[in-house]
Amino acid sequence: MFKKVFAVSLLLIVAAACQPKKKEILYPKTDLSQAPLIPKPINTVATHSAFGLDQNTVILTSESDPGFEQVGRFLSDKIKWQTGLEVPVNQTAEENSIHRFIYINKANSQDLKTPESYQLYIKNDSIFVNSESVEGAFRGIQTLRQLIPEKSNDTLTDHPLWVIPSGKIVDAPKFAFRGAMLDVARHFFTVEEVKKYIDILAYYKYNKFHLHLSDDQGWRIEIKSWPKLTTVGGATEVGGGKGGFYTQEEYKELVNYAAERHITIIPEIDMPGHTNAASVSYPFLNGNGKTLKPYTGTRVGFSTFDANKDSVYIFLDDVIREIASISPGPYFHIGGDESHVTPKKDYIHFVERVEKIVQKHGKSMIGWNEIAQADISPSSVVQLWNEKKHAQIAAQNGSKIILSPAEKIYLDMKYDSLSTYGLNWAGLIPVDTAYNWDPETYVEDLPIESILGIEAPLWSETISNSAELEYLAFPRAIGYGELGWSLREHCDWEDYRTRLRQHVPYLERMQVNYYPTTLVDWDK
Ligand code: TNX
Repeated sequence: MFKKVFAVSLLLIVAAACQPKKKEILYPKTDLSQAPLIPKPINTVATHSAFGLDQNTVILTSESDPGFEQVGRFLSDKIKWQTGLEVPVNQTAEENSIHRFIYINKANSQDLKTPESYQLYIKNDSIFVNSESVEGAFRGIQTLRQLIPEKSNDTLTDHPLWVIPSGKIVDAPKFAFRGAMLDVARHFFTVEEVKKYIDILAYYKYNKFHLHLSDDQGWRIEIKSWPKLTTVGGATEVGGGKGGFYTQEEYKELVNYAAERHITIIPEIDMPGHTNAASVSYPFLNGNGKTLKPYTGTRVGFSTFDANKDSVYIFLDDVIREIASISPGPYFHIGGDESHVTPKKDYIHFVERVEKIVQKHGKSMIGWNEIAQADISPSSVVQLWNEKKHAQIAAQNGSKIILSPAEKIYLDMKYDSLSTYGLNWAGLIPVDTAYNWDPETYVEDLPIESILGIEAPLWSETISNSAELEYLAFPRAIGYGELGWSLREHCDWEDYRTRLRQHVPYLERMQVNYYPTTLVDWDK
């Protein structure tokens, strides 16, 4: 008998020792301060209790602004998608049947300093999302979404309950401009593909989405007054594929989809260089003196509009007018990069003339850093990609700067020499290099007040569908979300890496084809 008990115990001990080592529980589920939030909030205080999200939870929203109800509906949809729970919004059930509520509240508080600021108060029976604006409430519910655990706890009650740690979060963004760019010109991406990208960016609190709508290889937006731009210019792409374009209705659909996520679309028509597709459609635009033919390669810098023809500016007035009229955001991006075959004086004349057209149609101009060589207005914005001195000159002139330095934030750079997709002209950008830089000090002598924010461009010479896009964008774009939002002192690689690994359930649920870098010990 004794022998048998001993043998069984030994077996159990050996079996236990042979069990694969369980990953340590990364945060006690009721410690809010350890929650793996990205971007990391300004201030988090844990109260070590919990709110149980379950079938008896309801969402209520401030009545003074219908936008808050929309935020409530968005949250309800996402809770349904993640947990299966149907959480009603502003349904006047009998008061006594309400067990727990999430209140999305228009509030005034000293702590709410910017339109995107929010507070999150989580108690046992209530969650308050406080913000002065709908936009802030929307950012706040992204934080709340990240606090809902992947698995329910089915032992506490007779029905499933998702345990959300209690406490208080006070939060606001570092930069007002936190953008991503997608090049839909080198390869075309469908409306559905673009929507999926926007959806993921919204989860990480991005608020700008820049669409690179034209380049040598393709023109991607319908212009009703110049139809060949899409019938001819839209029919090509890198590698000889069939290209494509958005009708104005489809573009508006994207604008609205982004707006529901409080993301502003910034349209770009690149000029005077990167214009082969436009000139193939309408040869009078061409200024390089060469015979035109469709281009499906990946060289840059060979094309230009003719900067000395009035008809070119009449054409551009139509293009900018049509796009501006369906783009509610304040910006129109004119490109302006790599115009290697435009004589410098023509380039400057061109930028100054086009700036006036952009302003006439009610928008502020954005351009790549080369535009700083022209005499531009302080209301125009310069996007740094390769020449720090252009950013410094522009800032002295009163312009705001968007930081997109290729060596740090180009999503189309390879991670390492083994990367399947991407280029390497600006270097390799592994996930830690992408994260470990400080936008506020990146350019010497650039006052912080001159920095509008950061943007992560994704050029598409080597990618042509969502899976390839996601391979390059994720996880790096998640880190850029944090660099744009969180305080410098909260951007710590070791801490970030531990939080990032816990985002696998979200990425898998979204079917994101992220690059599983070995720099992160993924929770799989
Ligand atoms: C440079 S960055 C470009 C693009 C290319 C990209 C590839 C910039 C303003 N121009 O035309 O697609 O490099 O990385």
